[in-house]
Amino acid sequence: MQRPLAGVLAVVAALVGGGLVAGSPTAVANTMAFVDDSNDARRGIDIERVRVNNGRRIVVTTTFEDLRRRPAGLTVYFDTRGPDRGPEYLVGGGIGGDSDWQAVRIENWAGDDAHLLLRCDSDLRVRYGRDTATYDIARRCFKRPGRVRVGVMSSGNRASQRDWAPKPRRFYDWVLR
Ligand SMILES: [Ca+2]
Ligand SMILES: [Ca+2]
Ligand SMILES: [Ca+2]
Repeated sequence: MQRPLAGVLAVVAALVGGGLVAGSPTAVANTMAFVDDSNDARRGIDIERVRVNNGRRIVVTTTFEDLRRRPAGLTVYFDTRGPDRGPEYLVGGGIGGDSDWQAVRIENWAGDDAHLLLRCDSDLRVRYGRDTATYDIARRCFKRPGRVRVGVMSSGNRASQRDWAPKPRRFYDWVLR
C-alpha cells in the first residue's frame, strides 16, 4: 500500500544521533522522518511530521502545527510483523495537559482483543514549545521486534476531529532496526 517515497521527508543521518558513528548504515537506517499533509485537521491536532527511531528504544516523535494545552489525544499504531498487515500494538494517551498514556497489545486496527501492557517501560514527553509529543518505549514491550512501521492518529474532543498520518489505517514505510 506504500506509495514510493511518498511521505518520506528525510533519512535522518547518523550525524545528528548522539554517539553514533557517522556513515554507519544501520545508524542511518534505524531513524526515519515522514511528513503528513498540512491543514488537514484543526490547529492543535494537525500532524506535520512523524519521526521514528527504531534504536535502543523505540521512540516516535510527532510534530504538530501549533500544539496547545487543550483536550487532545495521540495514538501511535505499531506494525511489528508484516504478514498479518495490521498493527500488533498501540500506545495512546493525552497530549493536552493530561499526559496519561497506555501501551496496549491489539489484534487489528479496530483494537479488538486489547490487552494493557501494564509493565511496559514507556514514557510520554509533550513539549508545547516545540510542538512535539514523543512516545519512548522499551523494546521488550513489543517482544523486541526487528523492523517496525507506524501509523499515527491524533484526536480532538469531538469524534470528527482527528488527523491520521499518513492516511486512515495506513502505515508509513518500515524503519529497520
Ligand atoms: Ca496533518
Ligand atoms: Ca502486523
Ligand atoms: Ca493527515
